[in-house]
Amino acid sequence: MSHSTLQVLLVADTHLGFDLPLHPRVDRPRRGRDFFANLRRALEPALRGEVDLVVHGGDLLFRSRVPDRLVELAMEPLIEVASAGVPVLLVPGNHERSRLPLSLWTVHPHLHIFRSPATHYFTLRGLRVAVAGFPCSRQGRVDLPALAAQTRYRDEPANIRLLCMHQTVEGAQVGVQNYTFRSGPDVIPGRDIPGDVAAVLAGHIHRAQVLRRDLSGRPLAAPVVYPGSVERTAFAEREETKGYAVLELAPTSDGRGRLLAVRFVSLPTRPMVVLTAPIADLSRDELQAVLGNRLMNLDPCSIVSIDVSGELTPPLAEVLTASALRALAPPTMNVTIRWPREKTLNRGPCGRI
Ligand SMILES: [Mn+2]
Repeated sequence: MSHSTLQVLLVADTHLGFDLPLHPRVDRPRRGRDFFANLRRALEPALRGEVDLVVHGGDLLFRSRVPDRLVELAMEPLIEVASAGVPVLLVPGNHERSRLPLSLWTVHPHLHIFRSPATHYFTLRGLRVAVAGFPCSRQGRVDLPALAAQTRYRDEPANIRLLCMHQTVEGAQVGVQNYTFRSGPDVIPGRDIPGDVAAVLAGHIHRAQVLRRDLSGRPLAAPVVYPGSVERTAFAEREETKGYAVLELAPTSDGRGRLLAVRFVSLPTRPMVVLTAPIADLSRDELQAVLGNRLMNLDPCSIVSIDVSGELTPPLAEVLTASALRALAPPTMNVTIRWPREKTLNRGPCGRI
C-alpha cells in the first residue's frame, strides 16, 4: 500500500495583457504588471519543487487577439516551470482557443496544451496519473460526457485521474451579489460530472470555490475545483480574495484516485473601491473638493470606480474627465468613471470578461 500523495497546483484566469498596452498613449498607473506578478507568485511552489504537476485552467491571456510579444511573455513563467521538470498542462480558455501561435503548441516537452480533447499520462511519485482535458467549448450546448469521452481518459490504467476544463458548472457563484449559474447551454449540469475522476480542475469562474453538490443538493460524482482568477478583472470581483489552489490527491484501487484536500493560497491584490459621485446641487469646485477628499482618504494603491448618477452639467463634467481625475488622485491610484448607461450585468467572468 502506497502512502504517497500527489500535489497539484491549479491556477487559472490569469488574463495576462489586461491593462498592459505595449505602446501606451497615456501615462497613468497600469494594472498589467500585477497580473504577471501574481502568476509568478502562484508558480513559486512549483519552482521550489513543492508540487508534482501544474494545471493552468485557461484564460492565460486577456483576449483572443494579442501581439506575439505578449504571448511570449505569458508563456515564459510556464516554460520556466516546465524546464524545472514539473509538467505543466494548459487548457485553452475562451480567450485563447486555437489562437496561440502554432510554434507554441510544442514549445517544451513538459508543457502540454489541450488544443483538442486529450489525455496525458505521467508517472509522478511512483503513481500513474492521467490528466484529461479539452479546450473551452462555446458552441451550442456543452456536452461534458461527450467531451470527456473524446479525451479517452479511461483508455490506459492509472492510479489517479483528473479532468481539466474551462467551463461553467451548475451552482458556481460570482459577483458581489452571489450570482449563481443554474442552467443554460453553456452551464454544465451537475449530473454530467463524471464519477471516474478524482476531481474536475476548472477555470472560467473567477471566484475561488469547490462545488460538491448540484443545486438540488445531490452530491456531484466528483468535486469541481475553481481556483478563481489571480487578480480582479472587474468590480464585481472587488470583495473576493484572489489566489490559486493546491490539491492533494491519493491513489485508489479503482484507478480514479481521491481528492484529500484543497488548499486555497491567497495572492496580494490592491483594494478595489466603488465611489458614488455626489453630484446633486454641487458646484464644480465643491465636487472637486469632495472627490479629492474621498480619493485622498483611500489606500493610494486602490483601484477606484466612480459611479456617476444624476444630472451632469457641463461644469461638473469638467471635473469628471480622465485627466482631471488623475490630477486629483494620488499618482499610484487607478481611477475610472462608470456612467449610468455603462452599468453592466453583474455576471462576473462570463462573456468577454
Ligand atoms: Mn476568465
